[in-house]
Amino acid sequence: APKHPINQTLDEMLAIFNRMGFAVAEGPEVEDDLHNFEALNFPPDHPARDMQDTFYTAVAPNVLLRSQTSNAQIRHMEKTKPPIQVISPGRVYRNEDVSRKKHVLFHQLEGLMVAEGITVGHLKGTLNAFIEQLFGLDDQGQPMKTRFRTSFFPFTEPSMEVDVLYRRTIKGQVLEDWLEIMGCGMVDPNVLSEVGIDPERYSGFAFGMGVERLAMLKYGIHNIRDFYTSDLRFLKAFHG
Ligand code: 2NL
Repeated sequence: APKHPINQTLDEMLAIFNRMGFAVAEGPEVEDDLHNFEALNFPPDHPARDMQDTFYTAVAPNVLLRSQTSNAQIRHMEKTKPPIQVISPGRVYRNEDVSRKKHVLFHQLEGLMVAEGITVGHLKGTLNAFIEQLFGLDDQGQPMKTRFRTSFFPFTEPSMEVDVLYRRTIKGQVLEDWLEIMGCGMVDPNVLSEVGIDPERYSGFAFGMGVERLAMLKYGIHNIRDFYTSDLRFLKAFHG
């Protein structure tokens, strides 16, 4: 049966990481503050914790809708010893204004590798291999160029954002732009300690990306809201 474009993109992403040896670790969409924020080294006053950015439930003050799928990886690390190599796909929720680029519900795929001797080299090799397989080769037979740019997240140190050099031809003109497609970094030692993994012995890398964002780039979709209407013209056009 035909699949929704989000699931089609997600399935391709899962297949690539599966071939690289990643197992899938899933977690709950309704989560507590500990697994969504605290274990990820978010300071108590971090703006992401605001009611304006996170959906809290009426169940209890610390019960919320997860804002990223890292909760699944935190839960996995709590009960598993390294070596660890998992990806966590799923729905995440952000309390923000809906626009062409942002939605209150979207899908994320995060990844985590923890073992002895893991370095930034492993991180870059893994993500470059993923990007090459997801986007394929250009008309010159070359993979998309990538660049790793310094950034900041509470849960990784160093942190980076990954840009791809996105090439397209409009009315015979070749246009090139660096577009951000994911965030990544080396797991912060505080995060490893929180789940009982010795940061002196083990290190790890982690990454996270928006599935809708990658689907939009791969298939030339310009409005994230198109995924969440039931407009058959959109769905059928996508299936070809
Ligand atoms: C983004 C950035 C990221 C992670 C997610 C992660 C998970 C654990 C520990 C450390 Cl358990 N990090 N996840 C790391 C860097 C970036 O996502 O832009 N996502 C859409």
